[in-house]
Order: sequence, then C-alpha cells, then structure tokens
Amino acid sequence: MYTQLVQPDESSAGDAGPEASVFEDKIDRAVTIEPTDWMPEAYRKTLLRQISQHAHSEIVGMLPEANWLTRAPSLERKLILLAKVQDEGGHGLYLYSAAETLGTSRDDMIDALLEKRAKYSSIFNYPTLTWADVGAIGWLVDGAAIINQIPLTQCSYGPYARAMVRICKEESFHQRQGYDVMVTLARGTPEQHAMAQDALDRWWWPSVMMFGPPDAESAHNEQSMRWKIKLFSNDALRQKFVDQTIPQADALGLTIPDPDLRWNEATQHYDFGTPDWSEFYEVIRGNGPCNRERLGARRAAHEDGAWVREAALAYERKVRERATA
Ligand code: FAQ
Repeated sequence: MYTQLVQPDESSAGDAGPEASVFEDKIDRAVTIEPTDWMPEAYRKTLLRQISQHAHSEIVGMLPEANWLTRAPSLERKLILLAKVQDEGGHGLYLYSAAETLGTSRDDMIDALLEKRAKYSSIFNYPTLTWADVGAIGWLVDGAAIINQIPLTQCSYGPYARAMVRICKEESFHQRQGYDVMVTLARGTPEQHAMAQDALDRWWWPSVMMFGPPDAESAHNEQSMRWKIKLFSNDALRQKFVDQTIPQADALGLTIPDPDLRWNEATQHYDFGTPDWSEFYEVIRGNGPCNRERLGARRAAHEDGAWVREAALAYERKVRERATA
C-alpha cells in the first residue's frame, strides 16, 4: 500500500533463458553477482531501490546529530561527533557509488530524494532535543544499523556487500561513542540521568520501527530474501536488536519504555510490545515531526553546492580539452 512494488511482469519468473539459470545458480551457491553479470531487471530495480534509499538515509542521517556539533559539551566530544558525522557522509558516497554500478547516476538518485520519489529511513525524521539524543542515536540507531547491516556484508550483490564491510566497522565506533555518552549521563547528576532516560523514552520505539514493517506487511521481504539481498527478515533482526539492547539498558540503569517487555524462558528471547505502526506509516509518507525540515536542509545544501558541481565539471572539461589539444 505504501510501497514501490516491483510489477509482476518485471519478476524473475519472466526471465527464463540460460542467463537466468546461471544467475539463480550463483544465488544458490552464494557466489556474488557483479555489475557486468546478467541479472533480472527486477533484481536490479530492487537493489537500486534499497541501496539508494540506504545512501539517502546516510546523508539525511547526518542532519539530526550535526545539529549538536556547535553545542557539544567539550572539545573532545565535538571532535568525536564531527568524525562520526563525516563518516556518515562517506557512507553515503560509498553507497551512491555502489548504486551507480546498477546503471543510474547520482544526480538521478538525488533528484528522486529531493522530489520525494525515494524514501530514506524513518528514524531521521525525529528531532534531537538535548545532548542525550546524540548518545541515544549512537547507542540505539547505530546499534540497530549494525544489526541490520552486518548481514548485508554477505548479500548477493558484490559492490553493496563490499561497501558494507567498511561501513559496519565505522558503525561499531559510532555505537560505542553513543553508548559512552549514555554511560556518562546515566552515571552523572540526577538531572543528567533524567536527560538520558528522556532520550531513551523518545528514541526507543522509532529505533524498533527502523527495521521496517512487520514481516506480514513487508512488501519486499520474501523476494529480497530469496535473492539474498536481505539475509534475515525485518522481524528477525528487530528481535535481535531488542535481545541485545535490554542488557545494555540494564547496565545503564535506564528503563525501556515498554510495559510488555519480559524475558521469555521458553523462547530464550524478550517478548515486547507492538510499536505504533500508524506512526511509522505516517512518517514514511512524509508526515513525521521533521520530514519537511530534513528535505528542506537537503534541498538548500544541493542548491548551495551547485557552484561546486559546476566548477568540477568545468575543470574536467579543461583537462579533457588539454589532453586532446
Ligand atoms: N524507513 O518491504 P519492506 C543508518 C519502506 S542507515 C523508511 O520491508 P525492504 C546509519 C520500504 O522502503 C539506516 N522506509 O522494505 C546511520 C518499502 O517502501 P518502498 C538505513 C522504510 O526494503 C546512523 C516499504 O517500507 N538503513 O541508520 C523503512 O525489504 C546514524 C515496505 O518495507 C538501510 O537502509 C524505514 N525504516 O526492507 C546514519 C539498510 N522500513 O521502497 C546516520 C538497508 C521499510 O517499496 C546516523 N535497507 N521502509 O517504497 C534495508 O535493510 C531494507 O531496505 C529495510 C526495509 C529493512 C530498511
């Protein structure tokens, strides 16, 4: 309903030639698909959708934390945050490059973002109200990102899998910096502890929803798992995140805002409550608390940067003209 569906006539079922068997065989044997290999059109489109949305998430994801760069509580915290925000920009660049190998241009992808034809992660449409939000983003959002992205280092498309290796290493540093901010606040004054709890209260459910809709409502899960673009379903990764994060919250002395949360001895997992999925769908439709602000900031950056792109093209023309002169 809220999704860019792959049309039935574009599915791999229509690709029955010998190349299709080679492709299917590679997928079965976990041999990576490379840009020059034959691939079904629907596989290419699905990858392009996911990788470009992932790239957009990285560059939009720089904004909420960048909001605190000028107000970080110490020079050390500022340097660490600056490095993290720059890393996110770098992740965007690796991912746009990976997506370009599928036959599209970065300009087209950026246009799709700015014209609201492409999504970016729901999580970045929430505001960062206090310094503790920087801690909560690193701890929870990067924590969730690592759980979602480590399997992507083994996904079937070579350029995406390889880009994810470095991204995951950097995300681990990001998660640690966020947790370190939370440790400092949670062990600080009562006011700092309350600030950390407030950030957890606001970021918990959006982080749980970051993994995407429940499997029963996920339009792409089944096909993407068959193609090994996704190795685990949305719900499986969400459960892993909850299981991994509860002991970390306990160690901080903070309370997860979920009255239904309890350890289930039989399943050896935590049971947890149902997120407000109507909020999730509103956010991905463009009606979250900060959607307009985020896209406005990206549009302004794109327009302000026009002279840089023009200068780079003029320089390229000059180099080419000199070479042929
Ligand atoms: N937000 O059928 P599914 C980060 C859409 S990077 C918005 O389950 P799929 C690092 C989905 O696109 C965070 N839309 O979809 C960082 C589809 O709509 P479409 C980004 C969402 O693709 C940290 C529809 O719902 N990470 O955090 C979301 O199989 C700190 C149906 O859903 C990635 O992109 C959502 N949360 O599974 C940066 C990882 N969830 O496209 C800065 C790679 C679903 O048909 C600071 N992506 N939708 O119109 C993936 O693993 C997958 O794409 C999922 C969604 C799991 C996100």
